[in-house]
Amino acid sequence: SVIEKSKQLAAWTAVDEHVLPEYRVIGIGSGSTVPYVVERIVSQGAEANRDRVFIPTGFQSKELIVSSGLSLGDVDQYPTIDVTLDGADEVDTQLNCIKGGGACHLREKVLAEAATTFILVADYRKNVEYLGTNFKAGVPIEVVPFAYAKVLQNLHQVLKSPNATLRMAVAKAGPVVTDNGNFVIDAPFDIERMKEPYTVISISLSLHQALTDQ
Ligand code: DER
Repeated sequence: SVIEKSKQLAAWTAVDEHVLPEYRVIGIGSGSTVPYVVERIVSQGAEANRDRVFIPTGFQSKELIVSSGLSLGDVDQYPTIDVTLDGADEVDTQLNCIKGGGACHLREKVLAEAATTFILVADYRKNVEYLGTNFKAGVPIEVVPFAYAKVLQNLHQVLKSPNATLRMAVAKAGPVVTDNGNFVIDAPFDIERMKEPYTVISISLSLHQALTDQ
């Protein structure tokens, strides 16, 4: 399909241009685009990958690395990563992005931060002027189960996301549970708020301040 071809082209281009021969520690993200990244890395050959180690962002990513015959590493062993390649749900013109459609964003953000170079691989559908244009489910927020009801209430009553919901599983009764044993809340914000993604964070910080001021 055109979409799969677009994912593959984006992934092959990202690898060809940003996975340099001297890079040894490579972070691998999650989702349906990243397999094309791994496919292209494998095609660089056994010699190119002989001394490399690949750091996963969760179960799916780990299985992809192992099934592709690449060496698996851990972020404990390699806290600094040469390049991390990952997907995204939406990317705006300032390179702000929504991640977490696959509920893998906590470890993805750790490996993105740990990487000297972070490459987002996304097909044409993800490019938007403002976040929330196409990806309507809302901003994914990973929460510890103990806190989910409180966070949901804060989102509804203070953070102006009245339609925030706990992400329920499809092939399992109850909520989605992440690789970290946590829940995910999807929080839609109005387009005006999403034009300045950092206002969402500043509101959260002000909420924290408000709560600590009480
Ligand atoms: O959860 C995430 O952020 C993933 O990277 C994911 O949402 C990207 O998905 P896709 O590559 O399957 O579109």
